[in-house]
Amino acid sequence: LKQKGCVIWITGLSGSGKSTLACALSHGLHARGKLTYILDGDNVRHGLNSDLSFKAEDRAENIRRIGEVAKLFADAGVICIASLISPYRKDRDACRARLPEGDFVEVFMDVPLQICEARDPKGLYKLARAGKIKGFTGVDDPYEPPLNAEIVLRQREEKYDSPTHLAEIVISYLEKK
Ligand code: GGZ
Repeated sequence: LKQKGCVIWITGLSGSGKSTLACALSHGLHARGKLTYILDGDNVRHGLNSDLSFKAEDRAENIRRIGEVAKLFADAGVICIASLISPYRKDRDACRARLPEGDFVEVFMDVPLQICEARDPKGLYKLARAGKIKGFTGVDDPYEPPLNAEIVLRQREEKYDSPTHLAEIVISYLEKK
């Protein structure tokens, strides 16, 4: 296997495009002959992390476990793509600290709440606004944006960059490193 493992950590609000980017990134890397694995918060919460809720300490544990599993993949030489809200800076930084310098690439989906809420792909913001989901990130639960992410994908406009284009930004960063 001629590749070095690393962790690409995608953080951002619900509906900011984390899973879509993870998928496009994985495809783009496969096309270049790279082995990848996606750890998606929403999916992992159905299995390994099915015992965890969305209160702060459980989110911290969700992030810690995904960070540890991602590290195992990276150790095995895989490019591990972790996509989860991971709203707390200290939890993300703890994952970063578990990896060798440079092996944790934080990608911030910098999409304003209003845009995520307008997209509302699963109707969860609507439920949160109606008080049917309590502690929803961005509505009545915090999100702490990264201060020093390796990559910030800023989406402000009506016209969105395609997932493929966003994936290429991440891939060219990886190629430079
Ligand atoms: C945030 C929630 C919540 C609450 C359910 N807050 O957009 P989705 O639906 O498909 O992905 C979200 C997912 C968040 O799980 P993570 O593991 O990424 O979160 S964290 O990193 O904070 O542990 C959302 C759905 O679960 N969801 N309830 N209260 N998102």
